[in-house]
Amino acid sequence: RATAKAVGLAATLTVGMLGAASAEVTLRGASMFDEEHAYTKTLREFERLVSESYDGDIEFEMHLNGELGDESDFVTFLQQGVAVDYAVMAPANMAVFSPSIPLMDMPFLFRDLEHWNAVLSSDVLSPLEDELYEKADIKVIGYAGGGTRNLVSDGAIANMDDLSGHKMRVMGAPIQAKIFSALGAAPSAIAYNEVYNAIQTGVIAGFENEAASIQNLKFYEVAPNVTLTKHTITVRPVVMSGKTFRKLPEDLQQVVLDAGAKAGAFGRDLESREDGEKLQQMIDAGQITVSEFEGRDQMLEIVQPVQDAYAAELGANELLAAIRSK
Ligand code: MAV
Repeated sequence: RATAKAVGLAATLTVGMLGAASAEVTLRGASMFDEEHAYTKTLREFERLVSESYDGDIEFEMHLNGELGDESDFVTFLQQGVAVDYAVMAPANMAVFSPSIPLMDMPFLFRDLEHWNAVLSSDVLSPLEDELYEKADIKVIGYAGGGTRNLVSDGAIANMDDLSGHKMRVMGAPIQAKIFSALGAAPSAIAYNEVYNAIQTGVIAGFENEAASIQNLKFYEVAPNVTLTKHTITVRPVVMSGKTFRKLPEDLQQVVLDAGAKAGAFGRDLESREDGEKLQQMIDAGQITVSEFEGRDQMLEIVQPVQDAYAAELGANELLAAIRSK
């Protein structure tokens, strides 16, 4: 196999010099982050696993650092099968095409990491994957994530009173705004790559995010207060464009599915393990101040009926019950 690859590479280089396309199959990935972020590492692991098990001529082209925009841009590319073939995506960023997908990641869905693990190692989320494939033509091939999202703000937020009227950015799915509105905040959906500036210019006073991304994109420079609401443990599908997937030879499709599942598990392990470490690194570096939130139980009480109403609207009551009872 190594020889076949070497020959493939030589051919690629030759053709490349003539300015034409290269390997038989070129897959294009996208990440909003640099090589250090768990999502990029997940996608690199995916590439490694595919290369290792596939005999054919394949190459990967990854666009990092938000070169192709943020995830809400990727979702359009994935849906159309142009520019991006694989990525790690927040479900909320796919809501434009698939209204049910954000349910798998809504705030306060998981009790703890153990519950989150139980859900992700079952197939309880498969109806949501089916909807995403039907409506968005995006295929879930694995699950990364495992970061815990907290409030991140320019000033400290200690309790429900501080949260009241707090101008914060939320992800684009309507359920995200509904939940934070119910909690008394004043949420607005702003593109992720505009959050830093929006905080800096005072358009918003904060947002919510997980350690890996706060660190990677240096959000602490404008929002150094992290309040441990621990409202979401992230679920981040590793996805492939359906249009791309169906074009692949059958043996490669199987390799992609296996590699996606394994790379997702690798990413979950990595990000959940690094979550606390990264918070600590930012504390030690004097970049953030971390404080507890008084009133998390109250939040939970307020949010559950909002979750219920959303599930009812989607006809997903049973699914929600199944997730909760895992
Ligand atoms: C974090 O960077 C990730 O969870 C990413 O998947 C999200 O899109 C982003 O936050 C966000 O809040 O939009």
